[in-house]
Amino acid sequence: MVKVATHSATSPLRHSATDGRPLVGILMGSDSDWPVMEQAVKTLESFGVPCESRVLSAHRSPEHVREYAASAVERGLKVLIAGAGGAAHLAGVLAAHTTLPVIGVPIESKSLKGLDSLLSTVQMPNGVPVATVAIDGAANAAVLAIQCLALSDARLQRSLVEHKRRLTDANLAADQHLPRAKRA
Ligand code: RP5
Repeated sequence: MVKVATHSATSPLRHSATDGRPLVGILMGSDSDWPVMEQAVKTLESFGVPCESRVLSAHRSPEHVREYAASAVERGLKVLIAGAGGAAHLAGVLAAHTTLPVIGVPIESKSLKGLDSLLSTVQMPNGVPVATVAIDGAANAAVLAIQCLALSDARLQRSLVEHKRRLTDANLAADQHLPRAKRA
């Protein structure tokens, strides 16, 4: 059985964002992915959604990945987010072992700037989808996870409406601050 901490622990990579039971599982292939994947944790925290984070690799710890995915439903998780770079198979392997929605975050790689990560995350075979966000798009992965949860959570639905309103307000404020010469 894979052990998962459900409360704040000493390592920032193995923790729960709140005291509640985690609803979203965040996995990453390496601790080098943390600076990107941390954005997912922060976004979930800002919506008050409990999550947990793990470093598990489709290539380096494949049995642990399988076990994590296979036990995710019974542990109460509702959505999985997986970030990996290069030959990025983590999200796909998770999707192979669970019926939960899996959101893939392609991590920017050194040699191919994340194009390798993007293609190996998004190009799943029929019947086993991975909802893939932009390269390094961990914050959007969290928003998408929240949108899934909001289908049966009125509080989260209201928070998403507010989130959209803030985006509009920020955009309109930026429009107002554009130097006159550059405005239509
Ligand atoms: C992938 O290889 C990881 O997800 C990471 O993005 C990349 C490099 O890993 P490290 O060599 O930094 O551990 O599996």
